[in-house]
Amino acid sequence: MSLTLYLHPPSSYCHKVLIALYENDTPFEAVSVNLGDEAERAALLKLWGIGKFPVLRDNARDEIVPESTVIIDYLDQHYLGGTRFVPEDGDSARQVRLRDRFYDLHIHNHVQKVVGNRLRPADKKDPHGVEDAKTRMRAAYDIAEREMASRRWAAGDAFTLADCAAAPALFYASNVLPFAETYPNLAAYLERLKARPSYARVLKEAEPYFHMFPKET
Ligand SMILES: N[C@@H](CCC(=O)N[C@@H](CS)C(=O)NCC(=O)O)C(=O)O
Repeated sequence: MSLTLYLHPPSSYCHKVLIALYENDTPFEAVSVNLGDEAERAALLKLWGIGKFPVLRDNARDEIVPESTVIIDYLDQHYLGGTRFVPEDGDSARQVRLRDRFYDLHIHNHVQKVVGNRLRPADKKDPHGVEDAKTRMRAAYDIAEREMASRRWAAGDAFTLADCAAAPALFYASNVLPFAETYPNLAAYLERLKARPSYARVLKEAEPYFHMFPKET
């Protein structure tokens, strides 16, 4: 097997890459990394000094590829399948990349902030940071709500990298800052994402791990 994906089963950024792999039935081996295990953490750090997953190893091309967006770009370049994640046309590609950045930076990373706060010890909580993250998420929801009034997928008619980014971002965002009642277009988009076979498979496989998701205390 040429491709190995180092991941953690409930990890949302790993879900983003799994969607892309499942979209095109790209063969790969999944290796689950337990960061609580010293040896496994050290092995991940050796692959990618930042120590975050997902990380893709391609034995055939002797490449190590970190960062979910870059991994999906790499798959498009070297393991092209029926779903193309970044269009060839430069202007369309820019639109896709903008939405990928939008969902990662302006929704997904704020979700991580809110969830990370739940894991902090009681005397180390950051309510100001959480409030700021939620305010920024609302601003992003406003933009996405307007866009999704007239779009099937994040960047238009085709399912792309931007949708791989949007799916886990919105799925977990809907838990920490629910939007079903107030952002109907965004909520309908999340339902379309959940019905997409690649993401439905990711969610089904992640189900046994959902109890690990930290609850609000
Ligand atoms: N920008 C990175 C973000 C990756 C990321 O935040 N991964 C999380 C899991 S969803 C992680 O590795 N967390 C473990 C840690 O921070 O120690 C990407 O797009 O791949």
